[in-house]
Amino acid sequence: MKHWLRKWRLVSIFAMLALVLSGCGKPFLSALQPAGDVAKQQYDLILFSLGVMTLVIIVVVILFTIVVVRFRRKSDSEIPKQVEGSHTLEIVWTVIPILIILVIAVPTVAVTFAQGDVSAIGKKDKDGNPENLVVNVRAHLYWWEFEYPDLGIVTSQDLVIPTEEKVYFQIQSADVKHSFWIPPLGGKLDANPDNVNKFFLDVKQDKADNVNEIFYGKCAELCGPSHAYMDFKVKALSKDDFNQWVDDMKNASAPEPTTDLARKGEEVFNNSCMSCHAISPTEDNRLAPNLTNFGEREAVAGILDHNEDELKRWIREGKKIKPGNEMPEFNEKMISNEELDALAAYLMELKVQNK
Ligand code: HEC
Ligand SMILES: [Cu+2]
Repeated sequence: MKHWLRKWRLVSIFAMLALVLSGCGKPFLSALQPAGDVAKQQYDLILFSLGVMTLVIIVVVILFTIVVVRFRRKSDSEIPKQVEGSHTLEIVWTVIPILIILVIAVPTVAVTFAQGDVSAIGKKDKDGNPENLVVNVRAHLYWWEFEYPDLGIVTSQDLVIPTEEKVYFQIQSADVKHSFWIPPLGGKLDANPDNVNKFFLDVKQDKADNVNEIFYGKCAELCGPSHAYMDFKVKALSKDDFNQWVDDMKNASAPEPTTDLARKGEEVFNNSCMSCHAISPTEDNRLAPNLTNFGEREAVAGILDHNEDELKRWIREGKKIKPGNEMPEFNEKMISNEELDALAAYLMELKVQNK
């Protein structure tokens, strides 16, 4: 192959990579823009290790260059001085790497253990109330369920948490292995079917303001054909707003459709959808996302824009949108276009706040 052609290929690959990766640099999605103490500590560790490694590379390259220049063969007959079996040299190049590893290991191990400490789960204050917020995360093919065991509420797809405090997560899967990851808030943790994994995360208020209170979460373990669509949103609210949301959820009454269309939609829903979907915040129905506050979601099914058209598209051809997902598709024979309009109107009215 012509030389210039090969170079051109390399350049275009790097250009494409740069273009694709530039999409990752968003504050609501980037692990390189930490939004809490946990994420910041992890980020600092990355930078620190990178710094040490860069230093090593620089020193090695300098030594290498000196050796190449100074000791290159000057005549055919010359043999350089042989230093095989030098104790001093052997000790030097064994001790230096050990020191470097220690320098990296001490802070890494310290942070790892500190961040793995979940002994605060279950602690009560003197009034008998839990000291920390705990969220049980259940991963499903391809959606997320969030249960607040101490508050008695369940929601899905949009995780709601308060800022400026540690939030503890107990993570499990209902089917295959998934992984719970909110890049700006910290490292991921596996969701396994057989055991519960625990950790905590936190969000700074100013970082939440910076992204209009919404961070993006992902599944980070290849789990099936729609793995890449297994997204969720994280609403990080101030403590007051969070408490307000909890109150609204707890006091959510049965939905009362406000229009004739929505009333008709309720009927369709009760006939075709109720067997899987719960619409009360205390009902822990593990078959499908809880829709109590669906009207206030950021997305439909985690990935589509939150509007009636996308909602209808989801009901009609959800399997095209998320291949392999477990909700049946409803064609025109099952639900007429009129009924579909009614359903959409009804679902969009499902709200617990600012009704
Ligand atoms: C067999 C159980 C089942 C039935 C019946 C069912 N669904 Fe679903 N539904 C699911 C599952 C599972 C998901 C999650 C799919 C995913 O995201 O992977 C889902 C997701 C959804 C979502 C997105 C939820 C969110 O939080 O964004 C909506 C909206 C929805 N269903 C509406 C309906 C409507 C309307 C009906 C009735 C016409 C219906 N579903 C019937 C199982 C079901
Ligand atoms: Cu997954």
